[in-house]
Amino acid sequence: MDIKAVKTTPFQDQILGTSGLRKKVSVVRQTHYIENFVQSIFDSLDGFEGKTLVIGGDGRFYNSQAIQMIIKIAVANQFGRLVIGQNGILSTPAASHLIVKKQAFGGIILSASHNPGGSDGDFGIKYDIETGAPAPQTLADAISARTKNIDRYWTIDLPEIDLSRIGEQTVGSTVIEVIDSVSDYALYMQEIFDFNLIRSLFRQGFTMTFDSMNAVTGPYAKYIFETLLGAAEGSVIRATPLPDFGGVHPEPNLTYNKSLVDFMKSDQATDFAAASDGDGDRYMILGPSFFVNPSDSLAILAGYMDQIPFYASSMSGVARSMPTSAAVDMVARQKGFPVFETPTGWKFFGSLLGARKIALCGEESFGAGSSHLYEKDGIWAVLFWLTILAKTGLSVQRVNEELWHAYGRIYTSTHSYEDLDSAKAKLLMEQLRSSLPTLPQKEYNGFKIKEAFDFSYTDPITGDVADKQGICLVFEDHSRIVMRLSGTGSSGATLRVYYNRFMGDPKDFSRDVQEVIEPLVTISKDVSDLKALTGREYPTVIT
Ligand code: VG1
Ligand code: CO
Repeated sequence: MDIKAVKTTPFQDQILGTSGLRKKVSVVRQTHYIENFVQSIFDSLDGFEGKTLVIGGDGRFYNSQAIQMIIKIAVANQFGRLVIGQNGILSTPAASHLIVKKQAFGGIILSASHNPGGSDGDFGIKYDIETGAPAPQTLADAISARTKNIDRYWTIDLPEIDLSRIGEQTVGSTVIEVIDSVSDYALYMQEIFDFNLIRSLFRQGFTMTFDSMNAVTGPYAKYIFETLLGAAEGSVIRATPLPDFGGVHPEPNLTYNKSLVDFMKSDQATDFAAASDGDGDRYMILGPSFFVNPSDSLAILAGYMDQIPFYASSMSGVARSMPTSAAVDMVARQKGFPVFETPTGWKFFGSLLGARKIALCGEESFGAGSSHLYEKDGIWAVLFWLTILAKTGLSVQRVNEELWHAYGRIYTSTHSYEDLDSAKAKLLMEQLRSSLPTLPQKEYNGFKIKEAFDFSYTDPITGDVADKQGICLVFEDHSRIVMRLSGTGSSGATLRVYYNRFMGDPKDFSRDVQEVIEPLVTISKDVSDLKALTGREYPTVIT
């Protein structure tokens, strides 16, 4: 086997964002693009020779071609074993679990997650470290830096590896192992949750809909919910992963999965519905005519965590990303758990999980996870919800209302302004940042600003500092506005504006979310000069 050094020139745009590299397919298809990036990952790591690398993706367009390239580079870089999901398929949580189970050095996950797929869509590459956590910021920075001066990558000539057949073959000194994508993950879920309990729920006639949105969770959900748990056949819909997700934007939220929301408002509605995203790490929970906000969902999971024996001895603290509402803080305070507030993105939870400071974490963007694996995990969250419903016998709505009655309700919504001109979006943030000292004590329509700051985070374990993570305006009545630019897009800029407003009186628990936050929306537009600077009056996505 001849290892070749191929001369290359750097691409200047291979910068890792909130969750790895995300680019248009047309960009990724440029000659040497994938190879440069993957070699830059390996060049930023030490001591992987002879070790195991997990590889898989969400099945989107270009998944198979990219995997064949990565196999060659990984073999040439002398990995000892490559563990690859059958047909190149692995959900993000399944890949994270395999990294730990196979004691791998790390893993490469091919996904642009919730971004659209297909030949005109997005492609993405993420690297997870040996704990199964996303590359921490320091490593992500090192990889980005390496892409800027890379001048060669290592590869070999190799015929295409057949990824449809489970089994092992040896190439040079590397074993290539193709494994079933679902079984290890499904076994692990059975260690965490009481499947008999959930089965009894379905035996009593409980109905559910799980919408895989033509993305990676299809085979996982069919096997776990229908085969193992006894949900009626057909409960899992859009269950075949398609390279373009059937034209669907695979982001489970009120805008991009309106069809499921509408179905749950109809008289066909099932007792429970859930959906997941492109790579299977997000989840949305619905009941008949009822939506569970992800910030509330995290608080609910925190409340029931001690009822799951798997966590009995490990329930330490909880963490949430800063834009996530403080609903979980209220539960944690009552239970005596510390709360950590991190910047957006799962990479900030890894060190806390590793140091056992937290056992549960989540984000307002439909992500939750726990110490069971260090990525967010959509199917895990759905199994957790099914466990709660089976244990309590309550409806989805009732479970959520109990949270409000115990602690009050934090009305929460995120408005995203997608496809903005990047320069204008940056200007908006810069102007807002420079106006921060003038904002405290200012009053808008009866809402008085108490604090105005740019969120900065010092990792309590590593000491790493991440600054400029989002501008926060906190009001005297505890309402909050957060504004930041997205780091997962592949073109233009997306401005995210997060709103929280607390209501303590039960007569205010069933109001319309958008109506409740409306005064804050007006304030956010005023303070940022949003309309003049972006030309937009309304967001493109409301969740
Ligand atoms: C978004 C979400 C963030 C999430 C990230 C990755 O990032 O806001 O909470 O961690 O996507 O999720 P941004 O920078 O666009 O706001 V996934 O499911 O796309 O890996
Ligand atoms: Co995702």
